[in-house]
Amino acid sequence: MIDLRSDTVTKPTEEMRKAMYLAEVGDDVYGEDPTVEKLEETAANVLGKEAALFVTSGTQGNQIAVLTHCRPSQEIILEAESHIFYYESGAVAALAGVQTRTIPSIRGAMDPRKVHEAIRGIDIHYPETGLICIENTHNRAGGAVVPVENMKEIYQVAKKHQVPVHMDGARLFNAAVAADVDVKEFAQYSDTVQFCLSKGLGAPIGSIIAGGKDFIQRAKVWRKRLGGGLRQVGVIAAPGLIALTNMKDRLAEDHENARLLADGIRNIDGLAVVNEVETNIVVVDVKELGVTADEFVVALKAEGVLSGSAGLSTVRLVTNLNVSANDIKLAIDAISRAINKK
Ligand code: TLP
Repeated sequence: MIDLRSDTVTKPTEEMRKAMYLAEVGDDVYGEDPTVEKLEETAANVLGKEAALFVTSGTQGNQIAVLTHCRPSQEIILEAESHIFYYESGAVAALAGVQTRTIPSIRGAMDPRKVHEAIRGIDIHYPETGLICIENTHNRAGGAVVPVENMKEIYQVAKKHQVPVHMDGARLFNAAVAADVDVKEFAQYSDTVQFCLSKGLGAPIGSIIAGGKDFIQRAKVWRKRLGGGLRQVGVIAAPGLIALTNMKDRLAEDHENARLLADGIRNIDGLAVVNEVETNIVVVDVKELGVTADEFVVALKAEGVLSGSAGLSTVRLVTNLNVSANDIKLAIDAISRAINKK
């Protein structure tokens, strides 16, 4: 099977497995795990932030950020198809007790003026604006890179109104590689950042949240409340450290493979690539074939390729560490076969 459902499906490398075996560990709830400490310090440095915290998943990282920034009854401003809004099981309402104010975007980039308009003034009728969230790269916008300049403009608006900014940078390193800039360039325009070690970077588990020292201290309390205070967690932090230090440059390979895949798909009648492929995600419209996305996913599976539906007639394919350029060629052939059998 060629698994293009997500970049979350990757298996740890040999080096990661060895590092897990050899990891120095301690009780991290007591702050005694040296491997976690090293990972958190490294992550803070890489992002240009004061401190960082290792959390179990991207969702947990985003939720801890919202919980730490906000009070119940506040409103958070976020992109209309953002992961926090779309894919986190309504957690911001269930856990933080905040309401959402969504803003449409062009390829994941919200118009700073629209963000400005959405910030609440002081009025007894209104909720308070507690947070602005930006997602980079933007998943449902097909892995689009939100430009540094757009982040800067939104950050300036936010600071003018003393509203904090959080970046869901689950795939921030993909953005940095595609834009050919340091991750710090993006991170400087958000007060807090969440990024995933377990997507294109290939670690089996874990995410990081980074920000100011005081914020991270308070975030640690929320992590504990949510049952995310873990013990000898260095066995998980060790592959995370390899992901963070050795795997960033390889993301260019995923991006190249995504372009190859998109080129192959464009040559197949009845399929349309709907996103501008900037990173590792390809979104394909199957409407013209007269099938639903779910039906197409099933047909593709029968030919040995796993994909995921992203809408009624759109299918998402994500290149990743476990998929080579040759696999992409095989996947394109498999897609053609699936269509010819229709
Ligand atoms: N995204 C997953 C699914 O949840 C949709 C995927 O396969 O793409 N932020 C963004 C932008 C994400 O894409 C994801 C995962 C997360 C946060 C959550 O990360 P995890 O899965 O570690 O909770």
